[in-house]
Amino acid sequence: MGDDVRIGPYDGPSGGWGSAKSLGEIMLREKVTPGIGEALLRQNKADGFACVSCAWAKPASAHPFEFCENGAKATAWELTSLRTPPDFFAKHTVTELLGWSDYSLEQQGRLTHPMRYDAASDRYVPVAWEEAFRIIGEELKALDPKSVVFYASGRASLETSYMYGLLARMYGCNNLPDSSNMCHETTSVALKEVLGSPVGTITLADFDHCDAIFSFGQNVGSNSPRMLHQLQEAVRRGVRIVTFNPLRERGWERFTNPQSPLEMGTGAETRISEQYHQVKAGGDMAALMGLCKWLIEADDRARESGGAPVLDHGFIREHTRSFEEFAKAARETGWERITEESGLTRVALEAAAELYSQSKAAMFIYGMGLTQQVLGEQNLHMLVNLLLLRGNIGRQGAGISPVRGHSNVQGQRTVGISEKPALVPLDRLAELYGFEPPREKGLNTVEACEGVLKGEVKGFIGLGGNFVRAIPDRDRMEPAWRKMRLTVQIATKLNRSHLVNGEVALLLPCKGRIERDSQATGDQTVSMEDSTATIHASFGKREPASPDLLSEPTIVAGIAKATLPPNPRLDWDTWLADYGLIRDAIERTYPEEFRGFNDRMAIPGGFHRPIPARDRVWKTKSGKAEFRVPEKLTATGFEDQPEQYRLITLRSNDQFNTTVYGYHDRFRGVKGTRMVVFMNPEDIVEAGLSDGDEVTLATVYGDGVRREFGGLRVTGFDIPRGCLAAYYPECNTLIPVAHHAEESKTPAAKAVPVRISARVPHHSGRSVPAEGLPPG
Ligand SMILES: Nc1nc2c(c(=O)[nH]1)N[C@H]1C(S)=C(S)[C@@H](COP(=O)(O)OP(=O)(O)OC[C@H]3O[C@@H](n4cnc5c(=O)[nH]c(N)nc54)[C@H](O)[C@@H]3O)O[C@H]1N2
Ligand SMILES: Nc1nc2c(c(=O)[nH]1)N[C@H]1C(S)=C(S)[C@@H](COP(=O)(O)OP(=O)(O)OC[C@H]3O[C@@H](n4cnc5c(=O)[nH]c(N)nc54)[C@H](O)[C@@H]3O)O[C@H]1N2
Ligand SMILES: [Mo]
Repeated sequence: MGDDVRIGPYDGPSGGWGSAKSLGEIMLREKVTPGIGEALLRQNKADGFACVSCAWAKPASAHPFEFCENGAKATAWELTSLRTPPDFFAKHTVTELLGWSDYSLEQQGRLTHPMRYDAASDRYVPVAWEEAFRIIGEELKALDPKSVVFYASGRASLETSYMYGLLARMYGCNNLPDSSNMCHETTSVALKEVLGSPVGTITLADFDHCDAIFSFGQNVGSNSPRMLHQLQEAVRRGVRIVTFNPLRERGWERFTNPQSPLEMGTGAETRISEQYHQVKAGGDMAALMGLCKWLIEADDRARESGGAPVLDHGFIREHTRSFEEFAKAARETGWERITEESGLTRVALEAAAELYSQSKAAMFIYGMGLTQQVLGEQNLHMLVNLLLLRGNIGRQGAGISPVRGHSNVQGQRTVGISEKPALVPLDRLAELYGFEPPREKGLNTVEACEGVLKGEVKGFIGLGGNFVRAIPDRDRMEPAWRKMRLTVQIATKLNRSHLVNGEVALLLPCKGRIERDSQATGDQTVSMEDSTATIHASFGKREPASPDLLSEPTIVAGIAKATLPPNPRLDWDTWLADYGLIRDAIERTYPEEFRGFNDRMAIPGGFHRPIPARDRVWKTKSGKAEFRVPEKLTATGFEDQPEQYRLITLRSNDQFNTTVYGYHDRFRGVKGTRMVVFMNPEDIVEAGLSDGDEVTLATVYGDGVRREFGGLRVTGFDIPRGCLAAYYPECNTLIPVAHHAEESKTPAAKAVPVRISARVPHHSGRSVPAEGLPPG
């Protein structure tokens, strides 16, 4: 164990001085260029740029500092003065770089020049942009369009995304997975089924009108910290907050506003959740069934005794279907099963149900804890069931809020990045651009991985992201990946996906969103859609990291021009000269959603895209909101066995997905390492382990594939028995590609069946590599 590794309880709140200190550290490390203060002031302002970190909504009248610790880290990460120029690649072979950690790769700074992989020297060598586009065009023309995947990571603007979707379809495929396929795809599928709208129904204004907030499987302090401001204000108004999460996440416990001098000076904290329920991983459906059962039976009793109804019968009658069937299932589910499968006591669940029954307008907020499960869709159906019982959809202060990941991941879906043709107005595209769009379903992330394993996928274009590192089953995927013919990565910093190359590989560096994008008619604005379906402008002003960078729209157009035959109805260069014309095209394609796009995107706070469920218009098959009876009460999709655990893979407070900012997870009291596995102290004893031992985890899957990952330091933690937690992406090698949500195929990263296959006692002198990539 290195001297700099320290693990112990963290007593501070979320926000507060810990946040200020952590931010200071990264500013130093990134050697940020002067003027970052000015950049931070412009973050999430009407005339500024949209934060490149999470997708949480931006208020119309922003705080003077409308950013958070992690948003500021993301900005500093992009504005770093460090560079990864051609010289760097001349010094290091790709094989050597494969031994570097994720942190070290990105820590080299911004990419500066387009590069091509040269197999003879095993190095990236510079290539001119025109030559890069020519090579890609030739390769794509030689490949079967159905064998090429166009991935997008969720950050690129609406303008870029619209062009990217068109490029893939004009080329001839719907293979357009985006990071949402690993994230909130479960939301898109499940909410569409039961509410008819695939996205959340709340806006920021609802925080001012709700009186209860329930959160499930989301880590607000690390992953959407700006929401802490709304939560703090809500608590001050008397809003009651209840959290369901196996781990006690500090952000849902308490918060000190780092932007309030008074709070910082006095150390004042706001308690966030008044109830905190440490549900078992995968146990939410059982917990939710408990709440529903309590409400339905309380309502039964009220009806018998002539008391006030507990359910909103008017709403249920007018707006929903299958209530009776669901109510029957809830009445018949025994408390014993509910408490066993949720891991929570009946008293605790009744307290949550009672609080919910007293609320007039409740909001449900959720994240990856619910979506990344085998029965993830049913998790969400259960959430909706509970909301519908009291008419908590489609009125002020009430609704459902999936907290999206990347800053424009929801928007990318809105403008056509989707493998599902039904979600895209193909006829409209055919009419506008005079081509016959492919009609068959394209590959999502899991199917793309399967295609690569089978050798059927031969080309991959990545618009941002770190696909190879983000997907499951890394040890199987990487060797298969190398058999592809073409891999193209559009990126800002070097990551592992750029080192696992096809025969022909290109690395194309782009400008970031904070940077000035000058085109023929002047500096351009782009736009995004946040978690509340609000669309707003983003204007980059910083000098680009290198004169050789191109904007993302320019790169997409470059590939398109080199690949597609000329089209009299689509002149990519005209679009590049004025992004307003791309927005006009988006408006023509989606007239309802984007009416007056160019004018309205500049409104402070942006404009809300119409979401039918928000207005109680249900675009479901039945035309009503639907109650659904779940098949099971545990979402894991596997049977528990002795000595088998449910492994949760999650984020630290010092990372953005595969981007590792540092090795501290302040809120969980971990300093100097990511190689830990959190474990219940009683489980540690029962397994004959001690805190600090090193263990190897092995996946129990029965498909004949050996999946192991070692070097993890056992760390006693307040987590339910039978559950383990460790960091993503390190542990991705443990997740089988086939272990995914049933319908959406979102990898089930929040409950992986594992056992402990090897152990090294901590006094044996072996050390955990502080930066180590997983062995193998
Ligand atoms: N700073 C920062 N911000 C980010 C990101 C980042 O990496 N860093 N990532 C962005 C992206 S792409 C996304 S999708 C979001 C992700 O944000 P989150 O949704 O918060 O994702 P995670 O941190 O993976 O895990 C979520 C929580 O689920 C809990 N959990 C695990 N299993 C269960 C379960 O069965 N039931 C319940 N109720 N809870 C469970 C975990 O304890 C954890 O608190 O954040 C976005 N914002
Ligand atoms: N085990 C496990 N696996 C998971 C998850 C989990 O919770 N557990 N979470 C899943 C989720 S929710 C997600 S969203 C995925 C994330 O998967 P991805 O979105 O593919 O990964 P990121 O780590 O966000 O991508 C980081 C890279 O994006 C590039 N980049 C950054 N900014 C820009 C830009 O402005 N333009 C371009 N072109 N490139 C840019 C940089 O090169 C950087 O290295 O991972 C998924 N994988
Ligand atoms: Mo995500």
